Amino acid sequence: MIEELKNKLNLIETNYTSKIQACKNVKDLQDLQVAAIGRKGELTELLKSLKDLSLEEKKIFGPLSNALKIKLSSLFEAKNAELENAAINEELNKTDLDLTLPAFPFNKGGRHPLAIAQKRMTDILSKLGFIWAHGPFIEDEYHNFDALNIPAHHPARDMQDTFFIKNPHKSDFVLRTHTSGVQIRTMQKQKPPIRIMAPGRVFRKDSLDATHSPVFHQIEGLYVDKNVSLADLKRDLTVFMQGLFGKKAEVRFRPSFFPFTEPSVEVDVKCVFCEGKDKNCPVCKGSGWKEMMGAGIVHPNVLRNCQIDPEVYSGYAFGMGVERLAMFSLGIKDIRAFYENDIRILEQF
Ligand code: 2NL
Repeated sequence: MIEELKNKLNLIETNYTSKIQACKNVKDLQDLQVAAIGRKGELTELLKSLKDLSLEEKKIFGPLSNALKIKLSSLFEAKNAELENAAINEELNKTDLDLTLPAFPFNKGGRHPLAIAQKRMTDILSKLGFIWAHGPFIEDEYHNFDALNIPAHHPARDMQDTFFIKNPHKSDFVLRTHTSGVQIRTMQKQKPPIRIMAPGRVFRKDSLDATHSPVFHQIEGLYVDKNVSLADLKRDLTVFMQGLFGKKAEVRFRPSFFPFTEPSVEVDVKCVFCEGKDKNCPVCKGSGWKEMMGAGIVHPNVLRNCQIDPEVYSGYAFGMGVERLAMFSLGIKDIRAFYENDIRILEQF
């Protein structure tokens, strides 16, 4: 009896081992597995005759048939993995799919060109020792105008130029027309030496066109200490412009007027597009120069308004438009490109 069973085990082993080896697809392999070790499979049926054996015989036949079941199971498993791999490879070989190609690009997002321009400017200023100062967007008339020596009848204070916010109890508020109020507040709080920059959003009652926007951005700077002179202003602003436009950038200072500085200057940079050589240059209109900022020595009245003695201290200040400089250095011709958020424009920078 036991010899007969052993023979049957051997037969099952050789038969299924070779059949598994010869198997060509997963479906056939599954059928084969059911036929061998499934609930009604050949080996399973054989194991059922175990109950008719003597204890001695069970001790021999039991481990033998279990060992075969484990062996066949692992053969089926290995063959199944092999066939599945082969099927995947065949599928891949049928297509032109190149898995070594880079992945599809996706929108990562990025900085706005104005933010890029502002950061370039503030990075240079902070290397020159200017600390970033903050202040309110909604200002009172004192900090936006009076403290800056801008008289009551000045055109900037006209309803036409400034957004006023009615305040029934006190004097009106304004949307700040420049960031100078930030510097006034700093000078009122802090004794010199003061070296600050005030970047940020400002508001003027202009209609939107190619070069004007009612909301734009400005960076102002202020340096107050003993013996600050026009020479300090010229050195620092030349270094700033060369940081922005390159070491070879030529800088020119022209006399000008602001109520809050005396003397006042305009700072021009040699046109980076035509280098002053093109009479028909659309950027500098053939003048060879581009106006970049206004600056000057802080008016003694402004220092006095902040309880700083103009006999002891002096300072320089400057202001520039972020949009203006960004348009010039990025070659953007219409200020509206910054605000319309057209992704095709924004992703170029
Ligand atoms: C321009 C000119 C300027 C200032 C801004 C300033 C601030 C204080 C005192 C004195 Cl607290 N001056 N700021 C000075 C000169 C020019 O801006 O064209 N901006 C776009």
